[in-house]
Amino acid sequence: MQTSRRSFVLSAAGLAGAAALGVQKRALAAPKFTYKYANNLQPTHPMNKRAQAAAKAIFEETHGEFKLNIFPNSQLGSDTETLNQLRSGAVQFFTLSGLILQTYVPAAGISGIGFAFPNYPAVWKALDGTLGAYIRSEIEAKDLVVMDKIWDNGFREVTTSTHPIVHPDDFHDLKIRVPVSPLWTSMFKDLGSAPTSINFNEVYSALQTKIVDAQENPLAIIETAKLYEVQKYCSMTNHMWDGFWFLGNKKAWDALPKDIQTVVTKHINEAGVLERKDTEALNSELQQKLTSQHMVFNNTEPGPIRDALRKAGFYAEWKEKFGEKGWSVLESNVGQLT
Ligand code: X2X
Repeated sequence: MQTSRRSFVLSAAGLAGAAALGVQKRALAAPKFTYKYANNLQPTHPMNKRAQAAAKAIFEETHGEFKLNIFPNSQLGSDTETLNQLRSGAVQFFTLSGLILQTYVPAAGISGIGFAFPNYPAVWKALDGTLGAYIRSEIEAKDLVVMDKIWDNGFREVTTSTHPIVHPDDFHDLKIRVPVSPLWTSMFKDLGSAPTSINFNEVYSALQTKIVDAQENPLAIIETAKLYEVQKYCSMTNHMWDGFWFLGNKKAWDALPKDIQTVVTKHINEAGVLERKDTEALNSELQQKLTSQHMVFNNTEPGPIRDALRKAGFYAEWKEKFGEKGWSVLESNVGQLT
């Protein structure tokens, strides 16, 4: 019986058997495609664990023809720099918050509107439904490739080194770091804070050296990036949900044969769905661990903060900026916001 190279290299048992029989092992040919995937999170975050597993599955299913090399922790540069590298093709894949992507694709920020989603089911219904489809079409119109399934970052909580956030007034004059995104800056200005745009790879040191006193992120990041070492209070504001679009460079994508594209798409989307489960679980269970790491937690009523945003004109302003089309897709998913 003839054994094709493919089934030969794939079967571990076959390899062992062949070695035992003294059959010469043939090395896998070098991959035809070696692509870079960059992200801003620690290797311990579910995003990187699931991406690692996907990369392995893709390598195996393409019989070694496609290799995805992962560069976590902003190794290739800040988010702003990596977005440029993705656009130029120096990096082929990148996961980026829709709100930071907003600097290039304005509509992509719309999922980050404050208090738009009450819970995770509402998030996935919208992002796997009409809202996600709308945002992806806007991303594709800018000549980027985007996978169907957005990956979870989570509901964001505010940490500070100074005081807990209980009432909207506690935001006043707060020196808070926000990601590089017009929507984020606008939201915290409207709450009366003094936001500074800083890429994630500089957040730990910005907090440590007191350039800022506060930041906001989901618990999975506060834990994996060890922000608890440089922050004291964690207020459970859940003020917005955030997710990562899995983006690709179009030219690099179009260079892949269809069958490889299919394998990559399948495993990345499957990994994204698993990453959602892991991250949601972590975000809901980490409070205890972070407490043992000396963070002081409090719950924050969302209503008054949302009212403060409304009064400051936040929703009206962004309704106009995102435009009738985007806003109506958002509201058809989550109800009236203004
Ligand atoms: O920069 C952040 O705070 C992070 C890691 O949550 C994002 O990528 C938006």
